[in-house]
Amino acid sequence: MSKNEILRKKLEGNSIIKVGGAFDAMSAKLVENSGFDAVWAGSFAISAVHALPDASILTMTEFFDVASNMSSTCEIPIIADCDTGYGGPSNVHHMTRKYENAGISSICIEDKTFPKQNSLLENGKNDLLSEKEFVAKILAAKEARSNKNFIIIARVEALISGAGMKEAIKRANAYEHAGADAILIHSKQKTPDEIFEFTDSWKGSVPIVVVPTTYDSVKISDLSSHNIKMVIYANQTLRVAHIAMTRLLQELVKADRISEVKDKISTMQDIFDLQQMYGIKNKERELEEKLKKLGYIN
Ligand code: SPV
Ligand code: MG
Repeated sequence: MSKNEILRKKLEGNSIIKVGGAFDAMSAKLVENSGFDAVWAGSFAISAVHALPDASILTMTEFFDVASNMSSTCEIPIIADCDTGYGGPSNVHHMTRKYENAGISSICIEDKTFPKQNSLLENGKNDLLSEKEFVAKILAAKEARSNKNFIIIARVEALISGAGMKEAIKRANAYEHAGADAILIHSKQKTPDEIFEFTDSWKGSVPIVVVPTTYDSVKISDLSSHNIKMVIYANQTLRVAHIAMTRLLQELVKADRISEVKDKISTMQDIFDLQQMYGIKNKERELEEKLKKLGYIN
């Protein structure tokens, strides 16, 4: 089964889909090795590892390169956070082709205006694009994909922007009607109340996706019982990398010798395993055998 088919099957299945956020190929591989169903190539984390704001600063090509590297290394599906689609419907069309051709399984586009800012930033700019203009982007993405199992997620930012529940429901209906495969409803509240109000009132039939970064005490069982199909752990890998490196470096700069921090870092062996260093060694041995057979080596 292809990665796209795997994701489509999971979306149609009964269990909640757990998606781990990543910011490069290594973190994506660790997400995979830990048993997550899919990887979220998030704009916040990818911008952060470039030490840049999550504010449409990096270009589509820069985000694409990261997601594409993840796709090359991972067996599980990659879901790419594509912000506002990097322009209008024609940009979305081009972007969809490029992402699908790279083996990425899904794109997520949000209904804010370009340039966008991170949804969880206090006093951030969260202007909504008109419903019509965003529907045009969904239609462009659908037109561009060649396989119906390439999943188009439409992200509703009405609750983030303060436009309210009625607007969120109206837009979710419009985006489903336009052909979105799933609806991501986002919230910056500390409790899941408004998300549950949405899931309890919305009568649509495509799967619902959430990102409970701010309402982080919500239980998986509660998400499931409110008909939520996919949960994205968007930035925990980035935040642990940040704190672990900060603490280690603060200790290392004062240390007399590296061995003082030895127990706090992965072994070289751990990293060799991750990068499949022994795969190269095996390939070299195989090559040597072939060269021997051809008489180049005694
Ligand atoms: C991301 O991880 O980049 C997201 C989710 O888009 S949020 O940071 O909550 O906007
Ligand atoms: Mg983002």
